Amino acid sequence: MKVLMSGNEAIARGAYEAGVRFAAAYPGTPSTEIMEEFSKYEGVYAEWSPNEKVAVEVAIGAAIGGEKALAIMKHVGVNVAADPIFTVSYTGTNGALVIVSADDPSLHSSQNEQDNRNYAKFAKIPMLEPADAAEAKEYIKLAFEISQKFDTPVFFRSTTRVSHSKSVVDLKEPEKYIDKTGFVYDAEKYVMVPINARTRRVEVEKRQKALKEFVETFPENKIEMGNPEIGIITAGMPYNYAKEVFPDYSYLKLGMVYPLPEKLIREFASRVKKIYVIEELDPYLEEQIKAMGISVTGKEIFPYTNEFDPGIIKNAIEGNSGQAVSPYKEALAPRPPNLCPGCPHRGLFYALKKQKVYVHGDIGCYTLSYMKPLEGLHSCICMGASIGMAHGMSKALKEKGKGKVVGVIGDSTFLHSGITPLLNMAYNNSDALIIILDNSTTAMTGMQEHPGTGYTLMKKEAKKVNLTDLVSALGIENIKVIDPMDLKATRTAIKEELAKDGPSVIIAQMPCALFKRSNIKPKPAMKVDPDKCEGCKSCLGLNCPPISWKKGITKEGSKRKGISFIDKTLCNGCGLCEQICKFGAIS
Ligand SMILES: Cc1ncc(C[n+]2csc(CCOP(=O)(O)OP(=O)(O)O)c2C)c(N)n1
Repeated sequence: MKVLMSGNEAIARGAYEAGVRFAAAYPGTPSTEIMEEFSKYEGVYAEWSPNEKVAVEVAIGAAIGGEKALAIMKHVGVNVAADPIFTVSYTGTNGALVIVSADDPSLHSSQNEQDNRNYAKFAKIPMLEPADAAEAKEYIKLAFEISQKFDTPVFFRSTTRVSHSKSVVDLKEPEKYIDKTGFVYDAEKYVMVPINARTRRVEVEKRQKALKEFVETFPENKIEMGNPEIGIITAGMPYNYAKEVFPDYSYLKLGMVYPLPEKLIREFASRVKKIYVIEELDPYLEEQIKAMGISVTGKEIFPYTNEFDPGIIKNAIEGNSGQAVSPYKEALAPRPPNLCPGCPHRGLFYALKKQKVYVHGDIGCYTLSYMKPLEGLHSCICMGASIGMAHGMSKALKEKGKGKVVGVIGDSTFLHSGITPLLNMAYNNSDALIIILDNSTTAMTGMQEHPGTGYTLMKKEAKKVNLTDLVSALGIENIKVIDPMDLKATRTAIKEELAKDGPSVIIAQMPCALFKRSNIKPKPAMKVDPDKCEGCKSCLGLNCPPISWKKGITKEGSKRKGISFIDKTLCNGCGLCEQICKFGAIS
């Protein structure tokens, strides 16, 4: 049966068809839907792990126990998981292990734009890269075959455009699951102390050699001969863009981007006059092909940054401009990111701003508070970084930083990578204040469960970590739990904790306004009484989407130049604005 599927749905389907029944992941755009789809198939075990390193370790354990295991993450997740990944390359995988890295050229929703093809080369792990959903489904099966055949982990790289665009996919009968689980003792293979690791290191090179032979005839590395004047070497989504604008050129389309098929590349080079290497982000293929002594044109004309599109490729090759600019782009209306109406993070940041503190932020919905007028946080590097950075700055500023340095982190992010740095704060007697924004979900990536929600991905009730007990067990003595929608209490708690010596933690607890399980029912929308509003604009300082300003509505005996207005179709009645209106004009 043929169906239309996104790349992510196809990856999940392909794994299921390949007989894979085990997957672990941590959510992150553009990868999240792979796990959400996979978990719906019958007979699978699928879990959200607390972070990507744990997900990979869980998958390694399952693979060594004989399973075909899948670990799924966004590109930056591979950084978190890099430690086990580099060494499972030595041990091999017994069952099978495929690691999906969903890269995000153009940083649609990421903190950086790294090109994870480099990880394949760095960790000596083969990597497949599909160009659309149909290939994604087939390549994930091939990835498992390669993993089994060569006893190696295999990387599967997607990009946002492959993950989130749809194409026609041919559904096949899923392979019957055969239980091959069990454990065979083999310390020399699985205990990576130096003496064993040295031996395995040699095995990795033997495997590399075998893989280099294998890729030469790997059918997904395809030469498509057209006009021999121009040859294009490419992989993944850029193949589609190039084909769209230059259908008649000759192509070498690589399905496996590590290791590269040197003989095939040489053969292609001998059959065409001029070669362009078309790849998004790094000159990854280009450098390796140039190192073979083959002359190609690449980043001299193509951009290093952002996704490509057909226009960028056309302009670059036809030399239309120094800067390759796409004629296909429509200018979309800018939509600045903002916290939702009723978001519990808004109250916290409003209260925090009044304290004039230095706020180290983290990654989640709350990062959106950095914009004016809230200007809620002043740095953001990667998941979990807020706590270590706040501690580091507080130590560096010494007396100047007293009562001034704060770190803010979401509940999912805290459980992902905030626990160890908080332990460090207790251990090294920090003076910073950490605020955990506990909205009972992983909101930014679409409401995934985590160890603090009380539910698993498979919708089973689970042990729910008690954040107060956890923080206390890490050695923090000053702990306060607050409701961030109560502005007065929130301000008082922040002031009190900033004044204390030693580390403090405030846990701001209120479910996300969009949270499905929340028992907090939306209240009626707030209203501005035009007779009472003095036009002071305090409520606009909340940057709440329903609140806007109506110019020119004056009042006798008042200097007001306009009034605030609340759009009742957007307001969820949270009441924050009511708390800050000095004139009682909002109710
Ligand atoms: C290493 C890494 N993994 C995953 C992500 C994707 N991601 C961004 S924020 C976030 C979690 C947000 O949840 P939480 O901390 O609870 O904050 P909320 O959005 O609920 O306010 C995730 C998973 C990422 N940016 N980096």
